[in-house]
Amino acid sequence: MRIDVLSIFPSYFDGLTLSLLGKARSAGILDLTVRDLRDWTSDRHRTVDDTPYGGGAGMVMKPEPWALALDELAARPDDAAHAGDAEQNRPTIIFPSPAGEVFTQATARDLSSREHLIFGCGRYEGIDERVFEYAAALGEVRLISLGDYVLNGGEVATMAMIEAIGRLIPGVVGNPESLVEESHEDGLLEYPSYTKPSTWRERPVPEVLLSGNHAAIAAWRRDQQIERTRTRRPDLLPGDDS
Ligand code: 6GU
Repeated sequence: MRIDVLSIFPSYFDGLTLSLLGKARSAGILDLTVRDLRDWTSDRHRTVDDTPYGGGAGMVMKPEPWALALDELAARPDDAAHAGDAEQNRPTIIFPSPAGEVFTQATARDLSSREHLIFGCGRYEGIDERVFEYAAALGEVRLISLGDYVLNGGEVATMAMIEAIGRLIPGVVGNPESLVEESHEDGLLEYPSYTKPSTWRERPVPEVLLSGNHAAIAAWRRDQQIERTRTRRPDLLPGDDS
């Protein structure tokens, strides 16, 4: 998978050289490039923002640098060679935004099967609305929010999304079985885990886990998943209208 990130703070993404995603990049499974949006400005101050039409607080990101950057990143290397599958080669262009659809595990799954993702990280009060219309001519545009709270810009949201998407790409997580027994994969929160010692500071591990009875262990874990979900996240259970 190819992922391009556009940001005025590229060093936010230095952490993506670490751990599993860092390995996936070295192994060539994930082709991730972070680009400075200011590289597509041409004035001496490398300006990316301006005052809002209609007035109001803060600044708005100018459309020109975004258009030039998206043109370059969405361009296909050899259009003639891909004449038959033009649609398939169009990137998915994601703008992190608290005004977007909410990101879930299902969104991560969907996006993990795409060939090319472009993340456009906005700052200030947002990006000139015409950029989204322009981008729609280059690929599928998605405005995506992490949840109902406000961050200072799209960078941290993009990192969270890249981690959630990246770990679903085949070969990124060494043991694929570790992907299935996790919170949100089966619609329930995950069961509690324990390791040695069997008693620690007067606290014993639940006895069933030491029993060797695999059916009993599986049933106990399922019960724990349901009980935890009922108390912590009732909204995930069927019949909850909240
Ligand atoms: Cl994707 N961006 C910003 N700026 N704030 C957010 C968000 C995204 N998701 C939740 N809050």
